[in-house]
Amino acid sequence: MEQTFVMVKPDGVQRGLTGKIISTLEEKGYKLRAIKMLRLSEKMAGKHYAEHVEKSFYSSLLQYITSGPVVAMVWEGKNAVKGARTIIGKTNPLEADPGSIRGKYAIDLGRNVIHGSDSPESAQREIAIYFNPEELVDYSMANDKWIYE
Ligand code: D4T
Repeated sequence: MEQTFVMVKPDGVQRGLTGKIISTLEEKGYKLRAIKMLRLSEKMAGKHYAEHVEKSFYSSLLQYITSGPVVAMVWEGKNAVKGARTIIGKTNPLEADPGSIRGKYAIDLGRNVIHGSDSPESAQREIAIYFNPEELVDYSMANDKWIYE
């Protein structure tokens, strides 16, 4: 089973989309392993977006992502990284499928509501920024046999 890091960004929290996002991932069949609400410090945001430090949008990205609380989560399932990215939709909401979260709820690139890891390696790196290993709750889901063959 694969883990992915998903985060409802400040605009998603302020717009009351947290519940819908959690429901969407739950209904798909993924298992929630960890969840917390927090407000990112500049330092944490810098760690998360280290790959973008040289980009022109970096300072506005940091300002946005630290502007209010976020909801950080670890979701687990078969091919969860790719599956969650498909549900989330393309980074630019203009290009996101209409049924995806960004396709339904976002318009601007800099207000795209949600983050999802882009590879299993990124997922592990991001999970380690937000959670201690003991914060990932280990349990079995009663309906797993109805989700996986
Ligand atoms: P995140 O990481 O926020 O889920 O976005 P993605 O994984 O889908 O996309 P990304 O890393 O390429 O971009 C990170 C973040 O920066 C914003 N952004 C991006 C922006 O404001 N202007 C831009 O030109 C780009 C490429 C949006 C997401």
